Amino acid sequence: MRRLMATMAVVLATTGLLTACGSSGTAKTGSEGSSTKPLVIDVTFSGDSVTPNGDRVDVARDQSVEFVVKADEAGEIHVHSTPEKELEYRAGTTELTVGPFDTPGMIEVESHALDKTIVQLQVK
Ligand SMILES: [Cu+2]
Repeated sequence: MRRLMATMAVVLATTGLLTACGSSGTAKTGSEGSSTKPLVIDVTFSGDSVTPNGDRVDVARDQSVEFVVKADEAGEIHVHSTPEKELEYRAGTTELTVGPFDTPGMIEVESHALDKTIVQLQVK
């Protein structure tokens, strides 16, 4: 029991140190999937239109993006990340997850079938 307490004290101290010097950190590992929740974007396809339509959305660099696609017909979303990704969805509701993206910049998410930009992900 005492040993467990000691271990926890060490963990807490280590966490404190990481927080103290975290702002200038470059690529940190070890925090995958735990701290940052995915950004959820609802996408609705209906006939020739899609919502959202070209909105700009900020995404943290260690954050993944989950698209909740509601569509009247199957199709695909094109994500202009590096490498590019094509995500297929079906009629009805499909959840698609991309990222996290490790390079800052703008990533266009498009429907080529509709020739429309759905969102622009601004990775920071
Ligand atoms: Cu494209």
